[in-house]
Amino acid sequence: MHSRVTTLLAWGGLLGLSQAACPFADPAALDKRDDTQSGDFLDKYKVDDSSGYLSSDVGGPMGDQVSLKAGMRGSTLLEDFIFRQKIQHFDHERVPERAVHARGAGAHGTFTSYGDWSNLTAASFLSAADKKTPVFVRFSTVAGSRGSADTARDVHGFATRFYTDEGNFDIVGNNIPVFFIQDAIQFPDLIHAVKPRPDNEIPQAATAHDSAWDFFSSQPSTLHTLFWAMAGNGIPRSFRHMDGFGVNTYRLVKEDGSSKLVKWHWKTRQGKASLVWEEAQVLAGKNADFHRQDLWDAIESGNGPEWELGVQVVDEDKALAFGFDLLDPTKILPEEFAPVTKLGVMKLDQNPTNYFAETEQAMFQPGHIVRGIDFSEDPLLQGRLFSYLDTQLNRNGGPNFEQLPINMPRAAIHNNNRDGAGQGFIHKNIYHYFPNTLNNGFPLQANQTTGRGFFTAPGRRANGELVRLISPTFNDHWTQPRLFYNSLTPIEQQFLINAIRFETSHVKSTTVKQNVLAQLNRISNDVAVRVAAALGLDAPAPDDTFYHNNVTAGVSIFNNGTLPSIKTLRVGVLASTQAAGGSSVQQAGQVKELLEKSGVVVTVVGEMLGEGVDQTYSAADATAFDGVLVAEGAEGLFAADGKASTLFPAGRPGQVLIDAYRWGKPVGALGKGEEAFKSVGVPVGGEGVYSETGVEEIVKGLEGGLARFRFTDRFALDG
Ligand code: HDD
Repeated sequence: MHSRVTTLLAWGGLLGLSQAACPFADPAALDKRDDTQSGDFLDKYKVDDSSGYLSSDVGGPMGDQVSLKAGMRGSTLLEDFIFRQKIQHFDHERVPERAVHARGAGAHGTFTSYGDWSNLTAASFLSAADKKTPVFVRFSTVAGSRGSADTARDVHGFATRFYTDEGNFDIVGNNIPVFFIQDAIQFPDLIHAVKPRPDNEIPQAATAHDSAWDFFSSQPSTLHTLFWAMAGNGIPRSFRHMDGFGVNTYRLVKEDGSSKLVKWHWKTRQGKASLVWEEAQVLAGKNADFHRQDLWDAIESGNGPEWELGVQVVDEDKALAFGFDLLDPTKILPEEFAPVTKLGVMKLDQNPTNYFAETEQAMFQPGHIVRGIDFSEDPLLQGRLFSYLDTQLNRNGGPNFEQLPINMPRAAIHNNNRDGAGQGFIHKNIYHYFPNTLNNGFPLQANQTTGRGFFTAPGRRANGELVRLISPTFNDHWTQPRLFYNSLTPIEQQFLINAIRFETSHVKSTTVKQNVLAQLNRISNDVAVRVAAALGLDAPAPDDTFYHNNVTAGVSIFNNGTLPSIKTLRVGVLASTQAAGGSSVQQAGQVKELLEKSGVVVTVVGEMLGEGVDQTYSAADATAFDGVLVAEGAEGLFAADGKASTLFPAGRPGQVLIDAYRWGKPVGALGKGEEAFKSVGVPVGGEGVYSETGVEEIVKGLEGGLARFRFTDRFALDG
């Protein structure tokens, strides 16, 4: 270690800083980062303020945090360097938010390979069974700004960085396997159309407006992704309950240079689940942090989420073999054509220590690939390779953002890149050019036999005339949205139609609405007719040239039976602190004890906080629970006149219960608690409505209901 650095570290210790206050203190030390535990490699950068004195940015201990003035009542002096530094730093605390995906939450974890996948790729992180690689994942929504609500209907980002021993590999994907456009040059148009209006910056984090649907209906490549977003994928129950996809086609390259085309998949182990739209809207006001809170809490409680990484593998010469072009990012590769081979599992088990340093400064790039992985010619991916690098320069203000701790690879960095704003490395090599003899040729060029150098798949071919065209093999925009729609359950189809009705009802232009109907009609006359009915417009006549009855497995959220686990799901037990001599709260406590054995998170709600009561009716809401139970003795709070107590706004307990029911959640009642059902109109004996006198019985019923998650028979189907 350099001696100056040692001195710095000694001072750091004195001032209560952990190992290295300066993140870039010793690049050589980075060579030795062989740890594989989630996020642990960041420990050396962490600052511990549990002791020491306040100091300025240049290390001088500071006294009173009061500005220096010319006399007791005089002006503040320019000479006050303590004031200047503090205010200046504050003034520069923000970096530009991401142009898209500004709202997000991240977590650390570990990826474990299931085996030696050298039959598919030379990537080192997939080279042995049980090989572990630290990962950082950031989930996000696309359209909203950094402070927008988590539950806005949107495509959700699912970006994963693998800190492999041969450099960083990022899968910058989404929870929807397709994208809106086929050529990156259209990305600014898409985002301009979707984002708020340029004059009044309305609406925030929403596509329910004219310009979005104008673009969607004028650019039919958007339809497939739009259908996924209008279905439950646009409003997942949590980040944990959604799959992820790399979207673009990539290549896996073997040691011998042979390559195959692949699609990346993240398959959730929590099961897929979505909210219902009204609930998501209410949540946007009640708890804008719903998804980040859920992820954080799950990890803190030791129930970090898991996903299996899979690939669909296709021979290089089969890119056009399935009736569409594998280079077209608006198409899924149905699993019937190519099954998903599961390569390993990722578990997220460590929350960030500092949101800005880690989550906000994580700068992902589809261009971060490692040996054994290569790009495809997908024109969307090709454009992304420029945009992410470029946007990181803008966000960080200089070219050294890869040196930020969260972006720094675990592998050693030796190259001749120098200087630039925020340069943190102190390079010793004065012969910083290649080739050189004066530094004995170092750093050397790696190749396949020495240094495990990155290599472009030799199978890639480029030929043809220069054209500014989209390939005719990308031209079909309607077959796959219909495939998606056909593969949903009737209630999911209804939700999708309801979502389109909601969005297009906000559209003012009749021309846009008619264009939407024309495009929908190419997917399904049924959809067009049902949307048109709500808009008070005529649907176009059916056009059989577009229709087919094919279906594909695995795209439905509601067709997957029960959730694999009910751990971390949340139940609200509605009790009464005042009624029944405390027995209501006591009974709620018994329910809580039993449910917690299954990992369910229970909140006992009462009129006032106190022994055994976690939340008041003033603050309780059905959005906070996946299931609701009424304890005996609480039934009096559900009086139809809503005036049961002055301790909460009129009607709150009933609202919690009826909302839970209306949104399809399991509800239960113990003994006389059942009277609450009658007060608010919950049909006793319906599916997912449990009434029991014994605590064990009701808990059993409710647990079954939580695993079912939503009871969709409570929602109306058209005609
Ligand atoms: Fe993108 C961010 C996913 C197309 C340009 N994108 C971004 C993030 C995700 C995606 C998950 C957030 C990463 C993070 O958490 O920091 N983007 C996708 C997917 C696409 C896609 C799955 C289609 C396959 N993106 C796409 C195109 C372009 C961009 C075609 C531009 C030509 N995306 C960006 C960006 C962002 C970004 C402007 C904003 C912040 C950032 O990159 O780091 O460069």
